Amino acid sequence: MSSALTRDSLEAFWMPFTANRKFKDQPRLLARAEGMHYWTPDGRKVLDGCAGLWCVNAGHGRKEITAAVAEQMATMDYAPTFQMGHPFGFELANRLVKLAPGDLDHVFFTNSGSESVDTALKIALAYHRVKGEASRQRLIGREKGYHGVGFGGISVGGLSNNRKYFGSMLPGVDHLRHTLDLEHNAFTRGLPEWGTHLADDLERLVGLHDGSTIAAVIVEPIACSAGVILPTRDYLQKLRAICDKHGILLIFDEVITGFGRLGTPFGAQYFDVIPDIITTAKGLTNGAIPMGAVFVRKHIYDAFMKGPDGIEFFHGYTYSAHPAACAAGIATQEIYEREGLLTRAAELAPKWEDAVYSLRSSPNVIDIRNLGLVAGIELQSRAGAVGARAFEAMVKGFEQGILVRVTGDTIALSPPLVISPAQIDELVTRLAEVLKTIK
Ligand code: PXG
Repeated sequence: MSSALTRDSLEAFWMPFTANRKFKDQPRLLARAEGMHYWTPDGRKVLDGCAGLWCVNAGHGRKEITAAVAEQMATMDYAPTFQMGHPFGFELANRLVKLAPGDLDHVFFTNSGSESVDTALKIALAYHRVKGEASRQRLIGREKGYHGVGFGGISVGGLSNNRKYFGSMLPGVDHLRHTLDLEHNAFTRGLPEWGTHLADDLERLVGLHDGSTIAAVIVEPIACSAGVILPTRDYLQKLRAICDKHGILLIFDEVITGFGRLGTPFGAQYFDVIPDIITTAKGLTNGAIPMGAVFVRKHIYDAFMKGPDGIEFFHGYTYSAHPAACAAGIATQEIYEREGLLTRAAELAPKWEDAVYSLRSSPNVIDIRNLGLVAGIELQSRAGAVGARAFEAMVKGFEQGILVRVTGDTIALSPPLVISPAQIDELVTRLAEVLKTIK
């Protein structure tokens, strides 16, 4: 098993988003997980400061999920959802829509965030077509957005490393300006005041392309992967109003902000904005089994159902609503409900904010951004070596028993929602110790 893995065995696995050659010289291996912790193969305990990869919201090793998946696998391992159905997909979907705001009352299942994003973009394009507005073909993303790694996702995404190697991607895509501005907003606790006007950038793109050519705008309520970039409270409201004015669909990519990260089931509720489509994955199944879900509003579902007889939407995956994933999803949602986890971040947020702000006096810290149970600690980049300082912090943190994420020179924290106040202190105290050692 993995705990017996030696350096010589680090061969055939081409690791994603990893400096593979460097990793082999300096491997960081995880072998076991329970509650708030990982253990390395040699038995070192590591406090999980980023919920695995922003997904293990209920903490690791939840026995209810394991049992539900095992039982499902023994009962029915696989069933198609093309022209067939099974009760578990309907049960999970019915449960999920009860969490969603407004009339987001149908769910399309995928297997990842990337698939959710590509699904949402296809729904948006096809929606306008079935409504007789096939001229709406343009998709608008945002600079510094991360929407996974499918061609749709990288096309609307705004991280240049994820785009530049892959040709011209989808045609007809444009991008809003991002909302990160240290000059105005550095060290704002919670949501900044400055920046609502940046939503007007959508009017600029409407002016350039004409609203009648635009199918959808996709944004993350908080751009987590690019370093926890926050909007103002009214920014998303303003985007909503501009979309409404021009008949453009608004998609919230809530792969990270979904399932309690901000102290509400979805970021949409935190910001009090109802998008037309919400994309999710990660916390849907507590990261235990891959699964994504795309929520759509009633008018979108209805538009497809009013089309000609036959298949309404030519899209789907072999593993859409995989029974094991549905079982994991149902068990996860039961845990969230029973333990009040979808609102726990709201209770912890003041404590969390104070704790992460104690890092303000740590060396090289140039900004701290926080909301719900998320934080970004931005470090001054070393000359000519963007990302090196934060990467070193991640490596040293792992050696010191904490797991954090880095992106550029921002350290991202997003622990499981079951973290205790004492563990919040432990995470931040250890990170402060690490930062002291980094030049
Ligand atoms: N949308 C958003 C907003 C995401 O954060 C995806 C789509 C894609 O999901 P999949 O399941 O296809 O990976 C994501 C994924 C990081 C990090 O460290 C973030 C993600 C994935 C890996 C690393 O910030 N987010």
